Amino acid sequence: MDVRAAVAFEPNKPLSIETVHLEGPKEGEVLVENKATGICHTDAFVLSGRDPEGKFPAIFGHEGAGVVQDVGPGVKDVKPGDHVIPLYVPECRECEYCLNPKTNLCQAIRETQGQGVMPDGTSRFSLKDGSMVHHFMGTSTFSNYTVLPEIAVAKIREDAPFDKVCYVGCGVTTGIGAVVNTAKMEPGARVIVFGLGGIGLNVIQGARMVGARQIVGVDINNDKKAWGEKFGMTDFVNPNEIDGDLTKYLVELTKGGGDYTFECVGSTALMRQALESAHKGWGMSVIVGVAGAGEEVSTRPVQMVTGRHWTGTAFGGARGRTDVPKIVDWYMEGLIDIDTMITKVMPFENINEGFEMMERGEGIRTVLTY
Ligand code: NAD
Ligand code: AHE
Ligand code: ZN
Repeated sequence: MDVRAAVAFEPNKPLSIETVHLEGPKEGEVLVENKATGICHTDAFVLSGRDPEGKFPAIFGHEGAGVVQDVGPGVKDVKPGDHVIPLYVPECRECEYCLNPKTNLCQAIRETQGQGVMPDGTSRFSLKDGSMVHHFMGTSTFSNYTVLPEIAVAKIREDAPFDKVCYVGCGVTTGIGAVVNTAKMEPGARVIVFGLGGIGLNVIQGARMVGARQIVGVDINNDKKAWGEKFGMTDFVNPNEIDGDLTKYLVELTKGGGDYTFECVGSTALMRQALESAHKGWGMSVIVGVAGAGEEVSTRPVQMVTGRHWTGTAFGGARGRTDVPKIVDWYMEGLIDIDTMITKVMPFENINEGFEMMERGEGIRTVLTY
C-alpha cells in the first residue's frame, strides 16, 4: 500500500513528506495505522547524524499510538481493531533478557532493529524507484501506517485518546520508569533532575508520586522553573546564574547530595556533574540522556569508591507489553498528568515546525496527528 511518511534523506536536512510504499505484515508482524506521534529529542538527535546507529534514508518516530489494521501469519496476541502503542524496546517474554527480572532490554530483535530493518533482514518501506527506506527503532511512527513485530506492540484500552497516550510510547514511561523501575526510589528521598524537558518533567512527576522530600530541577532555560513547579519541583537551579561550582552548590542545597540524580539532557559533562552531586555513601545517578557517537563519560574512581552508584535506563526500565497498558490506566484514572505537557498538537504535515520548536526550547512536547 502507499503511505504518507516523513523521510529523513540525510542528516541535518528537513524531513520530506513522501508517498512511500509499505509492504504488508509478514510472519509474526502487524500493520498499525498510526493516529498520533510525539516528537522526542532522540528523533532530533538521530537527525543530527550523531547516533552511531543512525541510518539514512529512514522514517523516524518512536512515540506513537494507533490501531492494528492487519496481522501476518502466526500473530497470537493482537487482532485488527486493537489499540496499540509501538515499543522500541519489545518484550518477547522468551529471550534470556526477558527471563531475567533484572532488565527490560529484550534482545530478541535488537540487532536487526539497530540496522533499520525488520527481523527477517529486509525493510517494508520503499520509495517509488524501488530503493529501500530504513525503519527506525523498530517503530517508524512518522508514517501514517507502519509494520512492527507483534512483540513490539502493547495493547491498550480503547477509550484512551491517541493524541495523549502516544507520549507513553517514550517520554512518560522513560521518566516515571527511571524513578520507579531503575532507581526504585523510596519516599522521603532528595532528588536532582538535570534537564526539564519532555523526559525530565516526567522524572519530576515520578519522584513526586513516590513521595520525594526535595526535588531540585536544573536547567539553563528559566522558563522551565514554572514547568518544574507544576509537577512537584521544590527548587530550581540555572547553572548559568550561580557563582562557583555547580556540583558544590547542589550538594549544599540537598544537604549532602541527591539520594538520586538523573541526567535528562544527553551531555557527558552533565552526566559527570550528576554523578558527583549524588550523596556520598549511597547516592545513585541515573543516565537517561543519550550522548553522541564517540562521546565518553569520566569521573574520578574515588566517586564510586566512596559509595556513589552510576547507572542508566532505557525506556525507564519498563517491559512494554506488561507495563505500558498499566501506565495508560494510571493516566486514564488521573494518577499522572500527560495533558499539561503536550504543549502543541498539529497536523503531521507540520512535522518540521515541531522539530524547530524543540530546537528553540519552545513548549514541552509536540504531538502530530494523522
Ligand atoms: P528536551 O529537548 O525536551 O529537553 C532537554 C532539556 O535539557 C531542555 O529543557 C533544555 O533546556 C535542557 N538543557 C539543555 N542543555 C542543558 C544544560 N547544559 N544544563 C541543563 N539543562 C540543559 O529533550 P527530551 O525529549 O526531554 O530528551 C532528553 C534526553 O533524554 C535526550 O538526550 C534524549 O535523547 C534522551 N532520552 C532517553 C531515553 C532513554 O530511554 N534513555 C528516552 C527518551 C529520551
Ligand atoms: N543508538 C544509540 C543509542 C540510542 C539510545 O540509547 N536509545 C535509547 C532510547 S532513546 C528513546 O528516546 C534506548 O532504548 N537504548 C537501548 C538500546 O538498546 O539501544 C547508540 O549510541 O548506539
Ligand atoms: Zn524518545
